[in-house]
Amino acid sequence: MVVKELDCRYIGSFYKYAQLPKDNRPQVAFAGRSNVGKSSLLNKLTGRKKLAKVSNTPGKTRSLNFYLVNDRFYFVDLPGYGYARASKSEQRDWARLIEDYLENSDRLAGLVVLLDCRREITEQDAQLFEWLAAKELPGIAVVTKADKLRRDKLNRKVRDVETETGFPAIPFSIVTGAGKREVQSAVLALVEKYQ
Ligand SMILES: Nc1nc2c(ncn2[C@@H]2O[C@H](COP(=O)(O)OP(=O)(O)O)[C@@H](O)[C@H]2O)c(=O)[nH]1
Ligand SMILES: [Mg+2]
Repeated sequence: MVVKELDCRYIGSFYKYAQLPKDNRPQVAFAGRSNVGKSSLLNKLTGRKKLAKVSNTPGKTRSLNFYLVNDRFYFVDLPGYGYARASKSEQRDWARLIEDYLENSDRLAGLVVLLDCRREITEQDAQLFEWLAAKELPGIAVVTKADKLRRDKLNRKVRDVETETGFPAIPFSIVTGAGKREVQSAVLALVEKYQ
């Protein structure tokens, strides 16, 4: 598939499921631990530096940030989880927002879960893949910061992630640019398949 650049426009940040845009466009959501490289990935995919600014603005890191892509579908930037300095009640609020979204969204074309190539899969990461499998929804694992591992170790990590999660995994790095086209194609394929 020929990948066009993704033209991406910030729509808004939402703190409650009830506030979300309700039109029929499909949604591709992005989830991962805080600091996994989610803002960096979204910037790279869209060629827009401003996106990270939005999703790194204090307060907006706890919201669902919506971006309209090619006027055709939404990127949904889910709040990063596992942030060490967050209080238990804050962590619960974020978890509730993510769960509400995943349970109730009837326009979800698929979920992209980011995993740091140097870290083990956490319980929260695993829960997302289990939820996808239970709902029979497509998912993609993006193995981030791929420049931090030697090629053989990275290849092994990618295979391990696929085995552990049961979903396809794509290595990605903002430093080398590796994986950008693959992730773009995979995301567009989710949207194509949904319609
Ligand atoms: N070496 C390397 N660092 C990365 C990569 N992606 C993100 N980072 C760094 O990891 C940190 C967190 O990235 P960010 O995109 O803000 O993560 P977020 O919290 O998931 O949105 C920043 O210091 C980034 O520069 C990557 O592919 N390679
Ligand atoms: Mg971020």
